[in-house]
Amino acid sequence: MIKKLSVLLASIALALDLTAVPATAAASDCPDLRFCIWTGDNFTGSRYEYSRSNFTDTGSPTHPLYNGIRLPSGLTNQGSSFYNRLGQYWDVNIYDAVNCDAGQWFRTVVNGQAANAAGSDWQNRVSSIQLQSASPLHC
Ligand SMILES: [Ca+2]
Repeated sequence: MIKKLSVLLASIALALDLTAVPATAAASDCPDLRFCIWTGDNFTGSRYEYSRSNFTDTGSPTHPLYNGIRLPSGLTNQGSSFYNRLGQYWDVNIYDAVNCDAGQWFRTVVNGQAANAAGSDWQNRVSSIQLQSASPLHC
């Protein structure tokens, strides 16, 4: 019985071609209604995803207060590709500072924008993110 099972599994493995290379990483890996940051160029490396609710701090469902996010140690100053799929009207500011301080360098990733930061001043410097429309602007 065990031998039959192993033969069957080998047949299945061949049928599925388990040695196939995974699909190429792409911006489209970022799910709808998420803001994604990759640690690699061209939407490669580790991908971090944030939904609108990740920005929610306090308030009621009808009057939420949004809070910025301080990026975790594996991501801060390591973001290299960005894609904003949060939805219409949900632009995201990305900051060099850890506390969403717009007094330092920041940029806005508008809804629908996919950006490969390789070679730009965005690369490996973003440490916090905030919804552009958020108030108060703290994190
Ligand atoms: Ca930084």
